[in-house]
Amino acid sequence: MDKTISQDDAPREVRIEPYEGPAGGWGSARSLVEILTREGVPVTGAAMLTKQNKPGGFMCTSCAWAKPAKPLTFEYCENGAKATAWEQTRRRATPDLFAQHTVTDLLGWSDYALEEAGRLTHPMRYDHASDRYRPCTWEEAYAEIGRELKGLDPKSVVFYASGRASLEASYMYALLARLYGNNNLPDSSNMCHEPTSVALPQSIGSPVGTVRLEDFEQTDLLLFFGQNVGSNSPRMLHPLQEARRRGASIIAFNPLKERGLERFTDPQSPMEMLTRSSTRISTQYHQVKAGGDLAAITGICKALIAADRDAKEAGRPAVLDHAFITEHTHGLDEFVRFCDGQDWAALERRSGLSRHALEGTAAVYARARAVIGVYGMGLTQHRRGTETVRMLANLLLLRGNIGKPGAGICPVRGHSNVQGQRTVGITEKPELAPMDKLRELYGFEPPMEKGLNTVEACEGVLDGSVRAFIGLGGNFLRAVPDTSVMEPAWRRQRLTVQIATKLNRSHLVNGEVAYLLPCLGRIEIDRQATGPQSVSMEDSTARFHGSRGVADPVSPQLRSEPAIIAGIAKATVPANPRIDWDAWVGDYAKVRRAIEATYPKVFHDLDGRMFDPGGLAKPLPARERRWETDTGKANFAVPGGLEADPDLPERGGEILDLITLRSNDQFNTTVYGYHDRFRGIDGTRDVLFMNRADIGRLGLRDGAQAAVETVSDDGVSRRLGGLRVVAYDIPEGNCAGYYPEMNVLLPLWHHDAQTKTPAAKSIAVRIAAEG
Ligand SMILES: Nc1nc2c(c(=O)[nH]1)N[C@H]1C(S)=C(S)[C@@H](COP(=O)(O)OP(=O)(O)OC[C@H]3O[C@@H](n4cnc5c(=O)[nH]c(N)nc54)[C@H](O)[C@@H]3O)O[C@H]1N2
Ligand SMILES: Nc1nc2c(c(=O)[nH]1)N[C@H]1C(S)=C(S)[C@@H](COP(=O)(O)OP(=O)(O)OC[C@H]3O[C@@H](n4cnc5c(=O)[nH]c(N)nc54)[C@H](O)[C@@H]3O)O[C@H]1N2
Ligand SMILES: [Mo]
Repeated sequence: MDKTISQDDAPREVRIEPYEGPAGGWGSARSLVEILTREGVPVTGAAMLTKQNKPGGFMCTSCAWAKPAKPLTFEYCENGAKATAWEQTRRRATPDLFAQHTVTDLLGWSDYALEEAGRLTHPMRYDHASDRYRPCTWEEAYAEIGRELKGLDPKSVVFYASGRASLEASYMYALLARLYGNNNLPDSSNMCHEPTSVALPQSIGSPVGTVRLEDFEQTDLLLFFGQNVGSNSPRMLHPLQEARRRGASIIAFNPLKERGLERFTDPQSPMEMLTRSSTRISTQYHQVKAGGDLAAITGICKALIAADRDAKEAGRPAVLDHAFITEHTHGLDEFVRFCDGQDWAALERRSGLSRHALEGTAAVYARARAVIGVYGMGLTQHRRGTETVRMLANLLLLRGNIGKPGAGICPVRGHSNVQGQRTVGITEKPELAPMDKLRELYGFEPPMEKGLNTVEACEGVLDGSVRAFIGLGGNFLRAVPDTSVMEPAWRRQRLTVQIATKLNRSHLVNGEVAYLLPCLGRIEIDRQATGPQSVSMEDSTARFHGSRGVADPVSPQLRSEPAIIAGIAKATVPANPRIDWDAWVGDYAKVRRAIEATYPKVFHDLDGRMFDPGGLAKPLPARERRWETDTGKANFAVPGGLEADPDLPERGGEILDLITLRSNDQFNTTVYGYHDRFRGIDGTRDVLFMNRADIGRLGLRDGAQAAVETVSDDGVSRRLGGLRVVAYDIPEGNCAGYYPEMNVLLPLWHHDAQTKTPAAKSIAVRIAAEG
């Protein structure tokens, strides 16, 4: 066993000091060398990076940002390279590791230490008597899982997907669930961009964004809401930098001053690296309060509507695009009444921004010819997440900024194939799946009952109605709210099966029967009966790309995700003469053909075109101003209210709003290290970012130890201590800390009203000094 893994428990030196450098630059290059060395990635591994995000190479396992047709020599970023190093590490979590440590013992390890144990190498079954994982054969695993599933009510079984698995694996997985008899197909989207998937169809008749990469070359204003580009989609900094050089404006709305949104030095430009110059990214930066975007965008709309009226009276050119509004939209009058009815004092209070600032944004917006609205978790993970996304669509519609070059709405998706999983049927909503086609192609009666989303799956585990959980990747139990409530309930399940590359906490909280099944990562060569296989995925701009593994598998025992899904399917659902699972696994092109047959309009010649430079474009009707909505037009929407949290509308006094977010040294629950360079935090993740005024007002001091407690009246105590207070540039009344550590503080019921997306960016908390 590799002894170094326990190093994590050794005290680390903690350094906290403001970071003065830009995003990218030398800091990024240094951080990359560090992780390649630590993970023991051989030199050929470093060469592997040149195949990342290239036609014919493999698609990055990190974020879902667009892959250009003409990639840069190094079309990857610091974080994409870290993801590669993390997957291609030399470290192995072999059966020896599990022989030496009980599962209870491993539960004491940090998230970092668990994954740092290395790649899983053998299928394992949990043995309760010895509290250890023991190796088993694949055939034993499939047979017992099948037996168990056949004995359970299909309604009580959940099939989770985390967003990384390919289109091929995801299609097979969704089909397996439906053949088995349910639509219990929650995915990480339910914690992420579900407000996008619900808001955009209502507003513009498309579940995904309308922007493609070429729009960045033509836009003259980007509005950035709650997306941390420098850490979470760094390759996007290149088009942003280009846009800035052309003179486009970027206006950011974010409670925290994020370095990637402020300045960026291109680590691939020798000139910039040598001169230490950087591009100023944002032209205006508005530190909106957590959950204040709904009020802020309403204020911008209100200002535009007023300016349009003034212009009309004065005989000046209109501010709104009336021709577009008349021809293409529905519901403007009601929306205008709503905006007129809001008073500025309330908008200022709810947004934390001045009328002057919002009118300033409106003025820039009114002058811009083509505008893109970009957003991330800062907009979606709120009680009014869906309404906020709709408000951003309202703003864009006012000046016809959807469906013209250089303009559109741009949700930045998270996992590298999370958007694609939805496209091939991973959804709990039967109306979104092509049931008629499935019936026709496979001759079975697909289940029509609504399935469980993430929050409902958790509720089912708590009330005992969920009896089994299959996880296609991810770290469900660590990613969901209410960690301390969920973990004990989780063990009451009959069956838990985790398909994974690396060990995480979700693998250590087990049902009565539990399996841990190791799979190939996307970077590895996937050899099947007809030779090495390729897979495909969809990026944030709705383009499908092929991906081919380049590295030898880390263990001969590994199976591919399609093979594992087929293994479980064959042991679980009755044989179907129209589905030859083995043939699919032998040749993934056959799965692609099945995908094409199921979605003929979307996947025209996927198999033939997925390796085209720039990928295969998915049709986006809204981009061509065809609105597939109930009214046949783009719809303005009026929200039910503007307060960030209808449960507890007025924060203040002792109650602060807690934002949970990511560091630059993690991918979701995967902690690469303890260095959040951009925020100046080194050696720890146990921090609480606070405004200086709040620190003083609450009798704390910078560097003091504090505990956070959730404010609620449900009788559950949610508390996290041992946090170090860090004075930070964040609005008064807001504080922030890292996910997933903070998930103990997030109540399961604290979610977006329409989609049940956990409201991870505005948790009402109290803070007290400790120690
Ligand atoms: N390196 C790396 N890349 C990733 C990930 C990762 O963990 N690491 N995760 C992937 C996944 S699954 C996803 S979904 C994306 C997530 O990427 P992002 O959408 O960027 O998600 P977060 O880092 O959670 O936080 C988003 C930003 O929102 C701001 N914010 C918080 N509350 C508010 C608010 O109320 N209003 C506004 N306007 N801003 C707010 C925060 O300060 C932060 O800058 O990234 C993907 N890419
Ligand atoms: N408080 C709070 N909670 C949040 C969020 C937040 O901002 N705040 N963000 C939410 C968001 S946006 C998301 S997307 C979710 C993320 O939730 P998940 O997607 O469930 O979690 P990840 O951390 O991405 O999963 C990491 C694990 O995936 C496995 N893995 C990695 N690569 C592969 C692969 O190729 N195949 C398979 N089978 N397994 C693999 C590894 O075992 C690794 O440990 O968390 C959500 N939870
Ligand atoms: Mo996500």
